[in-house]
Amino acid sequence: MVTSEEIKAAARELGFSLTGICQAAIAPGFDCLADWLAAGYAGEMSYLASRYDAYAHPRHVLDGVRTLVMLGWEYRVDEPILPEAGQGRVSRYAWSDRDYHEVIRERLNLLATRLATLAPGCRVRGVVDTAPLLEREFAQLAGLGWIGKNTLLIHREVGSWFFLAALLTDLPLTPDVPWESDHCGSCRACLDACPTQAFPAPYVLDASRCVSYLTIEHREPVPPSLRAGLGNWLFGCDICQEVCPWNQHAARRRSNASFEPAVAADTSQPARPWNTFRPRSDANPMDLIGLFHADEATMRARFRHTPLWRAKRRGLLRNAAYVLGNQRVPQAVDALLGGLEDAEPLVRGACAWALGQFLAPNRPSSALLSSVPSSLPSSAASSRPNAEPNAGPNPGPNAGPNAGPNSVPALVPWPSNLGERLAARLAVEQDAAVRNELALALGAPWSG
Ligand code: B12
Ligand code: SF4
Ligand code: SF4
Repeated sequence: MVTSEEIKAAARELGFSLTGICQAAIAPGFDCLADWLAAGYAGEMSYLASRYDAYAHPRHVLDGVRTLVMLGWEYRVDEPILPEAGQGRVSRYAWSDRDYHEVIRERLNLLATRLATLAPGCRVRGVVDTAPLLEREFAQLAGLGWIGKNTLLIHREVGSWFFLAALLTDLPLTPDVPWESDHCGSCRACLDACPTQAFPAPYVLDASRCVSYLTIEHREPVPPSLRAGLGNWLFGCDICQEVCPWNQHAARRRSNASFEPAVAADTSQPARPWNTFRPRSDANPMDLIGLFHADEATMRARFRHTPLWRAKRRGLLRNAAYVLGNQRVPQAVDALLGGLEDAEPLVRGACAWALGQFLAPNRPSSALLSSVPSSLPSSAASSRPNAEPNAGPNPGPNAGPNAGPNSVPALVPWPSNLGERLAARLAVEQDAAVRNELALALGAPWSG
């Protein structure tokens, strides 16, 4: 009979540095799920509500399941580099040139094969992310750590920079002791640092406000009130983990770790978990202006196997435009003007907003827009003069990677006719939502 220790040892050999076992049971936290969904906190992630019943018990993921082997895969490989003006931040889980789902699924398949060898005839299924399973809750039940006020699972030694995965089986394995203590104490660093106030209460996330959701899952324009909160984030957000003291302890422990060559594709070799997610050089941070010069095929080739492709070209360009608008980097103006001609209304609208940020401090009054879209008086359409004392980028305090861009390039004035160019685009734009963005950029809501 296979033992818990044998399966855990096999998992560790495959690169899962955290392992814990729990019995299949009614999902802890399931009681709160209905309230969470009813509050609208899931945003557009309809797959959560549509599979509500399946979340009740892991038997809906594997019939006859008796045990869950909960697994953690560390991905802290490097530290974030402060973005320069014109660059955006990517969540560290997405720095690799491989999507973690692919890597972990490979490893889960190997582990399942190993288990089937040790216990022929057993039923087994490995899952990461996509099954209706509250992974953090079962990981806590399996003794891996506690769910922090930022809603992420925190391990005392490792912090929270790890992915979760589960191997479900009908074998009766000896469970670990559930993690019962909470080590957040009176800390509220994550709650206070969240740039979009996405925590209505400790331990509760309104995902519809979370930058991670807005930049990855959300398919529409980001609500205007939340765009500034995106700051420099092109894809995902790490702030509520970066400020967590448990991750700072873990960083100190890991600071002397030397990274070995990646062995990502070679599943015959034992993996060191952090090897597989070595950052690609262009993701930490990422050049945003260049994204506007890449066509669909180029973008696909570059990102297809990475987590970033979940947002697709349109989502990445939308996010890039918001970040460039937040940074107000004059060098980005040409790319953003090009984006006004993009085939995707989502991209055009975001570029209009971003360009409006250049005009914002000195917007023409709405009365001067009365002739839009047929013509716009040049006095109204021209933006403020080039290179005013405050006309440059808006770097903000350079307090850390979440602050404004690291360095500000030599001031490049943006075109004095920026307003005219937006108005000209407004004259020909067919999409109502984009027209509205253009009119707002020019300083007045547009109802035409
Ligand atoms: C949907 C999803 C998201 C959504 C929603 C996040 C969320 N917190 O649920 C979005 C897109 C925002 C997201 C973002 C991120 N995610 Co995500 N996500 C998931 C996914 C696929 C499902 C999670 C889920 O079911 N949420 C549903 C809600 C209901 O869960 P909940 O927030 O925990 O809600 C509970 C509490 O609110 C509680 N509750 C309600 N009221 C009250 C009141 C009190 C008093 C208390 C105590 C509790 C309580 O009950 C609810 C139900 O249990 C999981 C994978 C999985 N299958 O579990 C990964 C997962 C949670 N994500 C992960 C990661 C890494 C991230 C990001 C860090 C990515 C990034 N850098 O951008 C961010 C972190 C944002 C954050 N602070 O959570 C990892 C977390 C690993 C870890 N160490 O915990 C997971 C496990 C993926 C994986 N396989 O590794 N994610
Ligand atoms: S990931 Fe960012 S936006 Fe989302 S809850 Fe954490 S700090 Fe807030
Ligand atoms: S930042 Fe503080 S409150 Fe938030 S998860 Fe970490 S320890 Fe808990």
